[in-house]
Amino acid sequence: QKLTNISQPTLSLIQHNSTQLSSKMSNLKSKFLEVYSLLKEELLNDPAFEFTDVSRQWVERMLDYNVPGGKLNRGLSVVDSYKLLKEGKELTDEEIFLASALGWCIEWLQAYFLVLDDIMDGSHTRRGQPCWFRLPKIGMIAVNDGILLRNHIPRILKKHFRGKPYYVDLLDLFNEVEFQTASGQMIDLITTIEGEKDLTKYSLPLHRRIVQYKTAYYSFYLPVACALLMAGKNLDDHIDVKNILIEMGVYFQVQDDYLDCFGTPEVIGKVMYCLACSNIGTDIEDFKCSWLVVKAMERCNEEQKKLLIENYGKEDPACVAKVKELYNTIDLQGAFVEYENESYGKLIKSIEAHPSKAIQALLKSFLAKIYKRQK
Ligand code: DMA
Ligand code: MG
Ligand code: MG
Ligand code: MG
Repeated sequence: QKLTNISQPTLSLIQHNSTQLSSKMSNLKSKFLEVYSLLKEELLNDPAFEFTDVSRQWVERMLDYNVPGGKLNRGLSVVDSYKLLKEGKELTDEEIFLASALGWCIEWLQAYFLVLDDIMDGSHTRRGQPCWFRLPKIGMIAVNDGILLRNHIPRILKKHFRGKPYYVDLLDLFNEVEFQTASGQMIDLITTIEGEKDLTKYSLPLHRRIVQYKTAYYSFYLPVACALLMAGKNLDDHIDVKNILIEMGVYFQVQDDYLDCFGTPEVIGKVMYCLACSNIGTDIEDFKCSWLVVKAMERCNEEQKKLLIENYGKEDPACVAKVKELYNTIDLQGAFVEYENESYGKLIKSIEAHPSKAIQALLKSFLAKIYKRQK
């Protein structure tokens, strides 16, 4: 919008470059989506199960609804990371396919966790549409769909990676990261147990522990670890990269917590499907140990603390509104901007301390994708 001070030739240059850039990006993404179609076809014809038309249609609809509809950042970043590790060498078609397939395994893992997470969190919308279990005739069948999504991952890995020297490491990696994520989900959930609702137990160290496990390993470490394995590296030699990625994952989940309350819902996402909820997320109702409530407890005076304790974790929209009003009064948005700038600075510093330029580039491209994100 604010292009008024830019001369016409400069403006057309910018527009030309950005068109080129976005067509290059959409080409990458469309190639990536082609791999999805292929993997899906293979899963729908898996000889280990005798599909009928009805069962095949169920799985296809379930996959199309839950797997490809997100930002695909995690999946695409396997391809990006692998490219950066190859330091500019042109990738073969096989390499692009394999990196994409691993990217899709992460998207499958994410779909599995999200389908179940939305049931457990009692959420309404996901990616601008109703949560899968909210659809007519789906309900708790979604639990088994989640399990199926999880089981697709080793099917994909077996089909395409069985002969690779890094196959066992890949299986180990997915198993370990899944265990860490499920453990993170556990601590996220058990801190909210009814009857033990005590806001004073919520602290930054507890928040950090939850988000490190539930988000950081699968969202940030896993894509890079997949690329490292494909490039023939030993993961034990890259603990420093892992630590930086975990830090980025924590920052990413703080953004997620912020957007749960302050994000702007896509018009359809809210108006068409979610008339019932005043909120995008359900963290306040769910008594979640969100970064926002931890920060709020830090910034509140005694009176405000009382109000927060009385209203946090209640289904009643009036209570939720009071919590949000308080968040505004104590300027949590300002606290978040402060956190965001500080984290960014620290991350850049630790990235620039890394000895490898290729790894630096890889980590910086990751950070650029999430810095100041709106969704
Ligand atoms: C995210 O927790 C973690 C996993 C493993 C899904 P969340 O409930 O905050 O996620 P979202 O905000 O996407 O529901
Ligand atoms: Mg959730
Ligand atoms: Mg959750
Ligand atoms: Mg959230």
